[in-house]
Amino acid sequence: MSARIAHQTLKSRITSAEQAAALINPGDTVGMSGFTGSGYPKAVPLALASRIEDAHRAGDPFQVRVWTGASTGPELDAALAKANGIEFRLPYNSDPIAREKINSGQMDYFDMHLSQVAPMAWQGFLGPLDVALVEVTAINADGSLVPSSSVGNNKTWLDRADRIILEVNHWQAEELEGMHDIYYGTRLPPHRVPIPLTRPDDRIGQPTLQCDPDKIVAIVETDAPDRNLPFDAPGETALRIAGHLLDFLANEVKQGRMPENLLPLQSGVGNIANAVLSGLVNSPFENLTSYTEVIQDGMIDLLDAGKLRMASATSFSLSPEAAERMNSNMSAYREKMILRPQEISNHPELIRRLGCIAMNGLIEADIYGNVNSTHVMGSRIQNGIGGSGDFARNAYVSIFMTPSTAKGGKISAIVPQVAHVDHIAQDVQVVVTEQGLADLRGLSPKQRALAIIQNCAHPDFRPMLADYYDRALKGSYGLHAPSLPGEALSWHQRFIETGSMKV
Ligand code: 0RQ
Repeated sequence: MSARIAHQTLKSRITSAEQAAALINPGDTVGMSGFTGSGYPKAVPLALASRIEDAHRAGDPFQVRVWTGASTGPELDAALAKANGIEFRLPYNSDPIAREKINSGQMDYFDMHLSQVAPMAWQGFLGPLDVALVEVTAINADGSLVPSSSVGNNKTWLDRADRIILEVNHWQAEELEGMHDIYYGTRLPPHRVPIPLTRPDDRIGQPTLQCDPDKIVAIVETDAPDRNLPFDAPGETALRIAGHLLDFLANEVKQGRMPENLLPLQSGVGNIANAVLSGLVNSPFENLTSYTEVIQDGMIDLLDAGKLRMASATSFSLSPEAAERMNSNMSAYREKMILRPQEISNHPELIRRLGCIAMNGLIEADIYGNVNSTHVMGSRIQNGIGGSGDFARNAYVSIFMTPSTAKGGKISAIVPQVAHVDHIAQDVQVVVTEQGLADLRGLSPKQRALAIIQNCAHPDFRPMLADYYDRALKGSYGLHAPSLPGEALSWHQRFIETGSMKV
């Protein structure tokens, strides 16, 4: 098994998951690898969860603080949350059990922009890091580490942590070596310099992670797949959203605002985003590039179809079928893909320089184009802002997409006022639903309201929104962005009380 651990001294630190978990103490902050269900440690968190359960049964308090890249997998977030083992977590979570713990007040959660995690850790704002628990593909003879299917914040965790536990996962294809580009040139102010990346396919770093071998206290070998769910086949709604978006992009090219091969694509997670990427397979666009954080199935389809020239990200988020397809042909995919640390994949300077086309999902948008991506009814966290803020503010064009209703038509995704704001109207240039697309660039608030109500709202809710807006025009305190504060959130209150936003 230990063929993947070429460093002679480190071979002696191979141990079991249980013994490695015993090196993590109550109250420790643990920086874990993992981003959108890829490259997360799979054995030690499970062993830690079981140790925590034993401690709780014996009446001993035992919780840890968990930092990650973004969402992980059931062996990590679900197992530790179920054991009531997480006191505090950052920065993005999509695990339903952890979500429930956060929403029931049993776990603290700090939702932050993904590009800011590493700098904030370096600035010391997040406190000390006791342990780095990182999955890798292999350990080279010189002690350098071949990353696995995500990079996330691993560079920072390995540099900052007092002690390091590695999982070497034999399921990850050895041919991943050479795909990564780890940039070691980031600095803290006042010593920052421009990051020398001007094209999505530039390589500016090294293929491996470096770390001080003396800090490595345990190495655990695993052979376990990344656990991601399959994507739904695109339904009617997703296809219509994709259709509106592709028409918009074609028109941008026609108007001379974008080149024929578009600009680097950023795509959020989820079924709608995946459907849009799949829609590009049958579009006239060629020679596309992406500068994004996640490579999902739709991007692999685009690569396979010869439409996408290259993809840059920090992680994969693949269905089991696509992961299998990639793993069996990794050396070919490696030529067209680059995985980078998330502080680089999501860096505002680079997103602005490259002119990304940002396409993200939302929970609700209001008639002025403010967007809530994170909090259902304003208070219940869904996942987190992820990288959507990094991209929305800095993109060439920032697009948000959603079905016009949720929960079987009982909730309108277009509301008089969002109950929580993640993206202010200035960062939201296009809103698209299956009903249509509102291009908000250069529009005043009143013009935006008309465009969003007419083009994006569902017919069941459009008259209600038009009525609210008409009355706001007459009764508002000011007429720049007319609103009726006493009524603006009444749709949410009605849903909480009756189970529907409809009257
Ligand atoms: O709930 O799972 O209980 O059915 O939200 O919604 O429609 O499946 O859409 O998977 O695209 O997720 C904003 C959450 C959309 C996602 C969000 C409920 C809905 C369902 C999911 P159920 P859908 P998606 C790159 C960029 C922030 C991070 C980001 C997200 C569930 O896009 O997390 O963009 N974005 N990162 O029923 C009540 C509404 C609702 C609603 C949807 N108005 N009210 N519930 N839902 N709209 C990736 C990373 O950064 C890692």
